[in-house]
Amino acid sequence: MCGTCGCGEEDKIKYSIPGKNIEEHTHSHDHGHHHHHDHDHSHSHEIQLEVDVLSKNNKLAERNRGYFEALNIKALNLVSSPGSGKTSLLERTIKEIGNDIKLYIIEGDQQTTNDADRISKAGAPVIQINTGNGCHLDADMINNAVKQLKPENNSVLMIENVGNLVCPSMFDLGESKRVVIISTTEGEDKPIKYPPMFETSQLCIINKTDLIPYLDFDIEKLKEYALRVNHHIEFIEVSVKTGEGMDKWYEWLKTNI
Ligand SMILES: Nc1nc2c(ncn2[C@@H]2O[C@H](COP(=O)(O)OP(=O)(O)O)[C@@H](O)[C@H]2O)c(=O)[nH]1
Ligand SMILES: [Mg+2]
Repeated sequence: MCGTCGCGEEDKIKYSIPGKNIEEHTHSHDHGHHHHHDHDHSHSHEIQLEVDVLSKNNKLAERNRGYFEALNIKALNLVSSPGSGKTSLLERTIKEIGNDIKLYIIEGDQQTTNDADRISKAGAPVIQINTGNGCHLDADMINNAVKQLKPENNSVLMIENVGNLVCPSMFDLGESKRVVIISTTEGEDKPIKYPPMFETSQLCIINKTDLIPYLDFDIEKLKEYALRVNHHIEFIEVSVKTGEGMDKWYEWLKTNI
């Protein structure tokens, strides 16, 4: 996991709200990278640090979950590789059902406020988290972001995680549901190559169906592979570009929030 990929060595996490000056927060929790400094590279030591980091994250995630439950906020954690269409999905969702459901967005990327700017233009309150070297969001970052975003009671909080099919699967953010987005251009074998992401998600959105005629992509095979790692996963096929299938996503949202 991140202990070996070098993620988050610079512990400076940046929070930005488009059009607003907010204080920078230093990421408060230990990311488990002390082994880089103390020159103890033993395998068991590394595993122990990973266990500590994850168990600390799980405790913070439960605090977030309790906070969301108290305010009746439904939080969704959107995970995928970079470029699957997460921000595009959010933009279209905000434009099409933003009047029916009060949506708040947290954007996670290593650098830039590009996605927060796009979401802000689409018309939803948003905060950008820049993780620097970090390859995933964690529960502490969500806690800090929510304090500034201040989502109201009975709203829906959509968290766009850092594009990465590996590490975000291990970090519970306190979400109600996890949604994995995969685009047709990624190939149908990703669920068996990156099983934890599909194991821990309740819904799989298959995006860019408009491109299927141009690709050697077998959608039934993708579903078979995903079901192999998670019998309970649901699928929704969409083209965010053409809008096809978006009604099914809205239906899912309305029945799951
Ligand atoms: N053809 C096609 N392109 C799409 C679709 N959805 C998103 N894209 C494109 O995919 C690229 C990445 O989208 P983006 O929303 O930034 O992905 P993210 O990195 O997951 O947030 C952009 O160029 C989008 O225009 C789709 O349904 N069909
Ligand atoms: Mg994005």
